[in-house]
Amino acid sequence: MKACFMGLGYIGLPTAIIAAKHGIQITGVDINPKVVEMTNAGHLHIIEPGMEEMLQEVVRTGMLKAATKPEVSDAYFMVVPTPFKENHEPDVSYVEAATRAVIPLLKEGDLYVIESTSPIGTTEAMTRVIFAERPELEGKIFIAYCPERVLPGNVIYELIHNDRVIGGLNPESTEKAIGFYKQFVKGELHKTNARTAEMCKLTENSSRDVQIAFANELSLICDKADINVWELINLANKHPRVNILQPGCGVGGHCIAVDPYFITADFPAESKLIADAREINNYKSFWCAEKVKNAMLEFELKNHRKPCVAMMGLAFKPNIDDLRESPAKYIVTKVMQSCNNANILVVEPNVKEHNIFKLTNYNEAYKKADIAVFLTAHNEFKGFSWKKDKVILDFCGVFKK
Ligand code: SAJ
Repeated sequence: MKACFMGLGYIGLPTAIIAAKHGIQITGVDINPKVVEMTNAGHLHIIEPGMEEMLQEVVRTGMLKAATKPEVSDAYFMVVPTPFKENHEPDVSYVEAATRAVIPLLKEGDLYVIESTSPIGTTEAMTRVIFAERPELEGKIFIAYCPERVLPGNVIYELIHNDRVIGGLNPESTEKAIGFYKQFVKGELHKTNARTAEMCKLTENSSRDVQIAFANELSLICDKADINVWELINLANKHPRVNILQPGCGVGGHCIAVDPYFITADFPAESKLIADAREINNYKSFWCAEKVKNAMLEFELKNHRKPCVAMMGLAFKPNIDDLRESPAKYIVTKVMQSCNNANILVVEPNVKEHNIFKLTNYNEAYKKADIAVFLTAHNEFKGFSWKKDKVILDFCGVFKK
């Protein structure tokens, strides 16, 4: 069987590699020639433990070949980004462009699948695009939506073991898509229709966003009420039916902070809780930046000199080097802007260097800082006792018991 993956990003490339390892002949397509060149040379352009060895194997055996244009195949997968526009409206133009690129290659019996996170109705909309160009294929190809659920950093395991939801335009399409994924997915493959599968992906990430917003709201209340929010959540979670997530300095990454907008844009009157959660999580980052600025002012008034501030962590979540859409990066930028970058040390143990922030190592920051601000709960920051004479702002629970 031959399959074509449109998009070799954080999801497309690992899925293509794993499919190739399971005996499917893969063409991986990316519009970026650099990505294509690196992939064909066996070099991973994303960061994912264990993945590069696998890539080298499937390139060596000829099971995976990268290209800038799709090739005639039996199945086509759209795994391209779906960002949002300025007004938070979803932008499906990459899905449409990828779809248009494969339309001339489609033939009877082929499978077309969208994996990209997409607003409800996208699969139907792309079906119209396909049949407008190739009306003779109506009823002769299989079309489905199948979102991914993997957690960056654990992609190899989760791609194989997670359950997946597969929604075809009709039952035959669902079965055809299941037949494809069964070749490498050990988790259960749950059947539904395309609209439900689209909404399921948005629901999963919105659910997490709402739950994190609840934890973040508690952290704001506890700060005013002089209660340790970490202790509070730990105690509340002793209830058999309560399971509160952890507050942090906001929600980052390109999924949870984005996908809820795909619901709120289309259903503004009905999605009040989802919209509020987005606002709370965005506000939490702003609140953290204000807290740091206030602590710096207080220090200056008390000590008659400006403080040295260590900003601990830049990644969007613990123990990764991914800085995209990171609330920590936003907070560091806001604080630096407020004091003309003076005396701010930035520590990110998972990154060697950064083109905007000059990075300092942990020990140097520890020695020099008057104020230490913990933004990302990296393992390196835990189990270290900071001297009592330093001001500690722990936004991510590094010091929680
Ligand atoms: N966060 C908190 N408190 C928590 C948990 C997370 O503040 O208790 C923050 C993190 O620090 C981070 C953000 O939320 O800034 C998102 O991190 P995450 O680990 O919750 O999720 P992602 O974005 O890495 O991956 C999510 C996953 N979705 C769900 O857990 C429902 C993953 O399974 C999806 O495949 C992925 O989105 C995606 O691609 O959609």
